[in-house]
Amino acid sequence: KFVSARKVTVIRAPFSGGQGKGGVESGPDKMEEFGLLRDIAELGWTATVDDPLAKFDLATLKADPSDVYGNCKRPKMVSDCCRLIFDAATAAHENKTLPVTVGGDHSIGMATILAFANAHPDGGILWIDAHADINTPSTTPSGNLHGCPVAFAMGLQEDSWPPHFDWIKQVKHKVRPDQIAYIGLRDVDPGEKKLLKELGIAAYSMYHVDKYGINKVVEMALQKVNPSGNKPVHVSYDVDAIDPLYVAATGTPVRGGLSLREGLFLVEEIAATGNLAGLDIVEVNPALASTETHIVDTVNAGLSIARCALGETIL
Ligand code: 6HN
Ligand code: MN
Ligand code: MN
Ligand code: MN
Repeated sequence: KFVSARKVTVIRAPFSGGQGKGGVESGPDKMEEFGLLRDIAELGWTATVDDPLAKFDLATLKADPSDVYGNCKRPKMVSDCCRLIFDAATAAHENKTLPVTVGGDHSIGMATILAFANAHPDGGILWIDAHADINTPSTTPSGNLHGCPVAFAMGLQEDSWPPHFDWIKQVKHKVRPDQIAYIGLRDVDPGEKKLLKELGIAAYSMYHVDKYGINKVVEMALQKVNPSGNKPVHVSYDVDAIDPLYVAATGTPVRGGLSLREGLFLVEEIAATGNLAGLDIVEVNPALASTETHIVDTVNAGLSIARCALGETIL
């Protein structure tokens, strides 16, 4: 209903500037090698592929030692690339297609959820992650901007921002705190906990998943971000939400995560509502695998997330 009949735009985001480890930029290639476009077509969706970062030499940009601001690493690279992904996602929404953005690291989530909130100011966002990714340039302990995308998309503590991100201040609709809910949290920094509390953001950690079960947690999260049940929903899926037993090849693994089935059930449930209007699959890093099995498991988990979100198991 928010997307014309089963059309997706696959937005390639082979980006690694939001964190220090190499390899995550090969996520889109690996996902395609393992059959992303074939799977999408088999489910009856038509895919258009957009490659907004194709014109950049990302390795050279990443190596620029002058691209720092305070302790923030590579603000120019992150901002320039996110701006292009924002434009690509905005075009996908305008064309009434479902943007499926394949990372790359999670810094690009600032672009996709901002584009979603602008296209659908009353839509809801689920951020599926072990981490809250809501550090600001003043709270970030690491300086890695993949830990900050939610803060940029919400316009938090703008005074602390590197000037490169000024373009976000001009974007009409920021993400509102009542518009986003988290599932899967288990490694949240002290400054992030404070922000989540102050802003009253719905945050379901692994504690809540154990206490209530994933079915109830998804129901509660949707009740927060889409109380009427008829608004569009964007899912920003960091594969590290799922336990490293199933998803080992990722940059910041944290033990005690979602089982593979819990992680897939979650997107199946969104597929069942028919409200999915945006999806990110990020932080697949094939270079961090210590065995070939790790690569196969992790990339296939990413593909399963895409298929389940597009309705594979809703018979
Ligand atoms: N991710 N909270 C930590 C930081 O560096 O700010 C980890 C962030 C991880 C980000 O997994 O998308
Ligand atoms: Mn994460
Ligand atoms: Mn931590
Ligand atoms: Mn993340």
